[in-house]
Amino acid sequence: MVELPLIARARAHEERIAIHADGRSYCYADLLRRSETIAAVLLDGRADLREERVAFMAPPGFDYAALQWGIWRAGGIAVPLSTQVTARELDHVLGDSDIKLILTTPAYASKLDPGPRRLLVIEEGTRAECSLPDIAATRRAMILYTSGTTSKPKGVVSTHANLQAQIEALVNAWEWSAEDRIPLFLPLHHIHGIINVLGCALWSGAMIEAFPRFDAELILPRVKADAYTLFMAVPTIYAKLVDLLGDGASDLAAAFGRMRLMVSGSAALPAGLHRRWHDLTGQHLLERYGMTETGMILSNPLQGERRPGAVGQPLPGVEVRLRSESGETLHGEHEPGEIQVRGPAVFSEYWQLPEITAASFEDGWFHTGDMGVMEDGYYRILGRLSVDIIKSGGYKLSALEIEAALLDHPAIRECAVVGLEDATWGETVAVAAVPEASAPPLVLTELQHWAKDRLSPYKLPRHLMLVEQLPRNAMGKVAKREVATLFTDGPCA
Ligand code: MLC
Ligand code: AMP
Repeated sequence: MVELPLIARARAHEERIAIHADGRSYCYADLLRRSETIAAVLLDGRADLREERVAFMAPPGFDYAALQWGIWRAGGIAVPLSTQVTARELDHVLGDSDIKLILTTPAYASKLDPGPRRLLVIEEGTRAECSLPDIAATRRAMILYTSGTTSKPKGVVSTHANLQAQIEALVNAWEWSAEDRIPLFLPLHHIHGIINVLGCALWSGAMIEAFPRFDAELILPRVKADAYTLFMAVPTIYAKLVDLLGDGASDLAAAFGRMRLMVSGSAALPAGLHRRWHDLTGQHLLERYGMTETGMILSNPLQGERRPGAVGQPLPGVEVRLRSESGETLHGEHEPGEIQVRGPAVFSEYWQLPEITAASFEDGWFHTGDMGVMEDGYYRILGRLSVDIIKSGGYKLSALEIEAALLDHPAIRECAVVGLEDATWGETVAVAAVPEASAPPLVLTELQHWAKDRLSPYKLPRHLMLVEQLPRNAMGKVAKREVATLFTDGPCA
């Protein structure tokens, strides 16, 4: 039988605790048994799901891992759903990936309106067994929806081989072992949580302590008790922790300092925050850079200098090049170019978007849309090519998607969404809107309230400015950089 390496490896750690959540501990044997049950229920007499897409919703924890493994072991493609998704966003994901079945747990069943699809709630006591199909590494394993330069999020399809390469690169570079213990509080519809935390930990036989969200009151006492050897978070979380730690030395700061490794990524870690964290805790954060389509690409070293403001060198198995605007490969230092990536970790396609997929690659090199430069042997990220991508709290947001949603508001005739720099969130969402003449004056809180059925909470605008017209360039296109400057001088609603 051809078993996924992730599953085969778990058999070597059956008695070890895999996941601790809600006051309960689950060992690797529990995860193997539960995922086998889920696979058998999914198969329901069939031999193989043959890459049928199965959506699932569960908070970080044992159920999430069991559902993910169950779908994989039955031969399906796992489509994880955000627990904060709105009905409209859900409609897009389920329709786009042609989902017929949604899996969830009793606690989440009432949050989901499956429409014409089947909603299967896996109850705790369910038991089922059957022979499971062979799963070749070349099969497609997962679709993650990513916002970008199109108004609707695109499905990023990764094979089992892609995911394995993404995990192995990190396990090797950061020396994961079965002795590691890590808190998991990041959302599990994005790779930071799915691959860097859940995937690497379960691959290594390590222990995860899961929390439904980043809840400092629950997590910090565990940090103080030396419950973890590793910690992985987005810069916003480190900014919030710096505020919580205050100025002086403390037991908590010392406990952070004792961890084997603390990693930051998903957005730029300001050099000042890196230094401040070191001053407070004695811990040099390891900053790395990655993307849903590729897994992690660049990383500061585990051993050696972790340079503030830089993202290090390519991870094992990942090839990186910088390309100039005219398409030349840049070999020198201090020459900025687009970061392009090649290797076994790079995704296979955007789901049912062959043209966009083809346009994103050149001779096997994936175009990240991020600009970088090499300085004294370390890559540094300079920013994105597109002004329509916003990174807030580590979430990638599409200005176009937010604009499309806001344009449905009866008081908005036109609008432009931009990201404004923010010390805690990296960027925050700001909207400049041309109001409908006949409509009552629009205020931010009312707009947020109206939009919350359409957009996930982290996509909601945080600033609003009403303008008579949007700044445009000679071609008539909205000049986004000028829109951003409106907020730096003008009053916001
Ligand atoms: C929430 N708020 C925001 C906001 N999000 N304000 C501005 N900008 C935002 N983005 C507001 C809320 O409305 C609320 O306001 C208040 O801030 C607190 O919200 P919260 O939800 O309680 O915040 P918190 O739970 O602390 O969440 C912050 C966070 C979370 C950073 C923990 O955003 C998070 O988990 N981010 C990680 C996302 C992630 O995993 N990205 C990886 C993508 S993969 P009020 O008024 O209601 O109190 C990737 C590849 C790679 O990028 O390289 O890893
Ligand atoms: P996502 O598409 O959600 O996977 O987000 C990937 C994007 O996050 C990248 O293309 C970068 O723009 C950004 N990103 C990730 N890590 C870093 C980092 N360390 N520094 C700057 N940007 C980052």
